[in-house]
Amino acid sequence: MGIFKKISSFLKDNDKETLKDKLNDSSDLIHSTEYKSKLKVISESENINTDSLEAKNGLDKGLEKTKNTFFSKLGKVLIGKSKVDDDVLDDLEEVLITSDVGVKTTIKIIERIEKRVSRDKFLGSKELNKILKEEIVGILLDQHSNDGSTFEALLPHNPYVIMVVGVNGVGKTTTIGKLANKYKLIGKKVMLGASDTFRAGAIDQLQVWADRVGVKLVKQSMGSDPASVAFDTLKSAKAQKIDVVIIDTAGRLHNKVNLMNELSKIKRVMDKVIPESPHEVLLVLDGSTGQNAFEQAKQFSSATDVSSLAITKLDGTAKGGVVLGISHQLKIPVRYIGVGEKMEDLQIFDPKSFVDSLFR
Ligand SMILES: Nc1nc2c(ncn2[C@@H]2O[C@H](COP(=O)(O)OP(=O)(O)OP(=O)(O)O)[C@@H](O)[C@H]2O)c(=O)[nH]1
Ligand SMILES: [Mg+2]
Repeated sequence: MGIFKKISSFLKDNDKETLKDKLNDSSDLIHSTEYKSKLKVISESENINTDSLEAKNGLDKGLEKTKNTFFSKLGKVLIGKSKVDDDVLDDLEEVLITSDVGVKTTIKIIERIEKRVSRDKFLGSKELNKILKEEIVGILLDQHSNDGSTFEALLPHNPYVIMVVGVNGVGKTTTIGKLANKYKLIGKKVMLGASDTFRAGAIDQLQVWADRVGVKLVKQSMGSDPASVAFDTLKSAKAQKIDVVIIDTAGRLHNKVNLMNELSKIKRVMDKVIPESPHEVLLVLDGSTGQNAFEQAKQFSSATDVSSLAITKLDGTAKGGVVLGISHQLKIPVRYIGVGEKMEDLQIFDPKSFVDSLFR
């Protein structure tokens, strides 16, 4: 089959079960430049949203380990069972807890399933998958507001200033690079500020991302005052009519008081240049640390007003269930998830697509 036909048939079949196999089979094809240009022509002529197709594929791949572990455990619970009884529910509880969903969220899910089981007396184990999925989505939607959001919709101010915080190594700088790329792709002017002046190499690392994405970076030398870098960045952003400003910060301050003081100082300075900024304080958490990510979220939000969360490194871990618990239990919305090290491996967290992907 020629490349044009192959892509066309691949796109037309995109809702079928075979999508995943096709994507795996076609991985060489997908990365070719020929593919990308043909894809554009076909998707435009057939009115197909290839962004959502790519997002779906990225999510499926990123959550592969969590999916496989979760399902092999779930499968074992159901072997030889013809109905959902107390034993099944006990085992299901264990599966959810060992998948890092967290105790509170697990209890809530089990309670909801118990209710349905007592209502529909003859519920078999075959329906459990479907019900489990519906109940998980149900509790997340009760809690969550940014479903259906686009990158555009997440920028209610102009310029929109995001300060990125989190302990060292969680993926702050990488997430900033990925975010800058997403915003640039929708036509926004983006500027980065290198306020992590604490670690040798931090500024260079952000510079690499700025160059890779093709956005501006404001920096000073290592060891300079982070608040002063933030000040310069916002001044310059204002003068250059930048749409999105993203400020990197250092993760490794020795104690909570230091951290609190430093972040408050940066925020105060920002507010002077652009009133009400930063508009968003984005806390980055490493999803592969499971329950530890929960703890970090609690500790950080007591040191500064965190307004949104990004959970990274969901690829390569079986602990992806932690996103469900964090999203359900914390009052702070999970806005982004990181599913790989590459520039495009960042997605807006949408509870429904996330759970759909886990069960696909
Ligand atoms: N697999 C995977 N790796 C990631 C993801 N996000 C970040 N990383 C990797 O995690 C490592 C640390 O990322 P950084 O962005 O440097 O983390 P940081 O929070 O800025 O770290 P410090 O500046 O030391 O505080 C890097 O090797 C990244 O490539 C992700 O979503 N998936
Ligand atoms: Mg960094």
